[in-house]
Amino acid sequence: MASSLLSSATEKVKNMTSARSQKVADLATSTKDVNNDWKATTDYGVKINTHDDWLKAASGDRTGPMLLEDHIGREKIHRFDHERIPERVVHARGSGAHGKFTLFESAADVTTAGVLTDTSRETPIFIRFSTVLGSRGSADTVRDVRGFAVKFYTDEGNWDIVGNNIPVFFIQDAFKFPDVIHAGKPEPHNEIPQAQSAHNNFWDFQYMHPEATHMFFWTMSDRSIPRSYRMMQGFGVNTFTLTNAKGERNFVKFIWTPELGVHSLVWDEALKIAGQDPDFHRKDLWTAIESGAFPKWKFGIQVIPEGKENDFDFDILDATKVWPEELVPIRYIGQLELNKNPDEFFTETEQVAFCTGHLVPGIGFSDDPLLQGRNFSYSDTQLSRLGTNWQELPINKPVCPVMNFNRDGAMRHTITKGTVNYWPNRFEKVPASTKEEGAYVDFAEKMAGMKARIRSDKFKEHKSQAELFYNSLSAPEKSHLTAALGFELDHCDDPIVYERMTARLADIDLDLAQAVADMVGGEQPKAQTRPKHNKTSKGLSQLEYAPEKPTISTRMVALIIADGYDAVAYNGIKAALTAAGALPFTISPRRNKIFAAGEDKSTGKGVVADHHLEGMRSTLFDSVFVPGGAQSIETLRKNGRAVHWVREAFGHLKAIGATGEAVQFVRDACDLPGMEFSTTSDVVDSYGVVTAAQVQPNSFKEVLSMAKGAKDFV
Ligand code: HDD
Repeated sequence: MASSLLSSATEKVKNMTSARSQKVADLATSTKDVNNDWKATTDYGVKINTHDDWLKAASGDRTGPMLLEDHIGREKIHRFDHERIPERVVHARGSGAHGKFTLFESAADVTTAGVLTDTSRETPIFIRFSTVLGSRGSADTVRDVRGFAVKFYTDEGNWDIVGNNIPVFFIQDAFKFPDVIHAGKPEPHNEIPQAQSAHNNFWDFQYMHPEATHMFFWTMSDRSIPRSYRMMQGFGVNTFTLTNAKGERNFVKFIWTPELGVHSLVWDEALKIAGQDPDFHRKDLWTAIESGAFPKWKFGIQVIPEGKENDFDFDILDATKVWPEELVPIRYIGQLELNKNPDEFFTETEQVAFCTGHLVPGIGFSDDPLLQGRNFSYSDTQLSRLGTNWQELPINKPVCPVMNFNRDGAMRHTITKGTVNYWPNRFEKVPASTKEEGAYVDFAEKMAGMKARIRSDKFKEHKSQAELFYNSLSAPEKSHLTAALGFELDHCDDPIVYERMTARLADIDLDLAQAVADMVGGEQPKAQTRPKHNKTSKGLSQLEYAPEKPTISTRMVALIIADGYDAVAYNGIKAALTAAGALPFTISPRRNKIFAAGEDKSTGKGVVADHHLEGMRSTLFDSVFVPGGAQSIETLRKNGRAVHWVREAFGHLKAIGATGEAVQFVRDACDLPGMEFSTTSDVVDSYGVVTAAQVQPNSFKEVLSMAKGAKDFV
């Protein structure tokens, strides 16, 4: 069997010659396809003749005691007992996918890195998305930062950007990382709450630690409840360096922006989805890739040439600061695309190990004190999670050759031929390469100073960019942020925590501080405690990241029907949605055949609903459409869940469409006085509810325009 597996793997590799699938092809050499060979063996290769029973001392027709001798049974239980490995100490919950990075503009003016200069290359990538605080089994839609780690398998070795969907961080110095994480994780005495920052310790730390102010404004914004991993920006956060062929060094931040735009859930939706479908983001990513709707991000760099680093009123090495786009524009040079789901979660997504220390020639570190500490932590944590030889695991192996004198350690896989494992040696084959041969040569940075545990003065200002962020949000985003703070501090039961926090908010914005204090209790701040600068900046509000062309592609639209529905409207909208790349789902009171008005139940084909109204709720869809049909609407009116579906979708600011008899049904379900609905004119778009009394092609076009995302504007 082993040889047939090996040859089928080799065959796979031969068939995958394109650079884009280079890593996938490499993985195929370690992949067993058990779909075609079900004959089980022991781990040492002996075929077994039962998969059901332990070896027993049977006497007559009675089952006797089990025998310890059963080496096959023991092996099975023993292997099972040790299946789990420690989860990641942070970012335990996540999911990932394979893809490629393509470069459309060379950055040779600032770097020599092949991955950023050779436009003919396609570099294989693996991306893992994650939440930070929750355990491996926690829900996807909790309020949290999302991890966005990218591994580039370049021709010169692996390059990892271990990023987030938020451009700044809670702390400036890695020394503080265990503190901020301990404060955010479940509390030590009772391990409550799971995957939440809404508790005393988290907010106590935020208050005690003013440098976190900018970051918690971001985590209280809609950015921390994304609609989909596919609809989030990614940021390398730390400041790295790029060096060009002339030896000139530049400081750089990496940023990537989704083709589909940046979109979020509303908080009530996120809370409900956490129970209704804890795998919401994981499924969304998986399904999009399986259906060929490959998620894409424009990849950009912000560059500050060496010599200009002191031109700013913040320190460019401070990870609690953004580089405002007015000052340092983003230059988009490439594209990240995800196009293949992993074959096995554990060996790929769980065992993938990212390290900020993984750089390739042309890319370097900066003296960012958060980054420097991270460079130790990532390779260190892999030891307790995966063991010494974690870099040999298939998902972590580079696609270029690896050779050095590092040897042995637990679970070493590579068998290295050769009689010496040290340098210098009598064979005098020089193991070192020159820069021209592609070696990583460190930039000769000038160093001077005294050893001290200090930070530079510019690191001491913590409020200005928090205000910049808040000022730059739209009115709805501000109100979401206010409500988020209200929710979080309401979950803190120690008055010192919520009272001090609301006081702190008055450093940024008095109205915000008063609104939150009003909600959560305690003393009302009376005055702004720090003079405001009232400035705004580009690129901070997520509304700026609407897709270039409005699109409904990959959005999930529920079509609610019951027997007697209007087939013309139903078929028309379904076809229009499918043509626009959306995913229509039919939802009915029962998951069974539903018959159109006038269709004979004994001879008609009917439509089989994808789900019934109780099975999938409105929260799991982007938009709802209700076709008319007198009998269908009469049934839906009497169904409390159907009415709630529409009402809840409206409450979550979703686009809702209705035609014919459904117009009045939707109007009644939404039940808002003063709303303008028309049962006579062609198409009315009011508060994101699009209704058309008469069914005609134009009404479908209008419904598609809801792709612009009513919720972003309300
Ligand atoms: Fe970290 C995991 C992102 C600061 C220590 N981090 C981890 C992951 C992401 C980030 C996305 C999950 C990677 C994966 O999917 O496997 N971390 C960040 C960002 C930071 C940051 C954007 C700030 C700029 N991290 C940070 C500091 C330290 C760590 C300051 C320690 C000094 N991070 C870790 C870790 C983890 C980790 C303990 C846990 C699992 C792992 O590394 O592989 O080493």
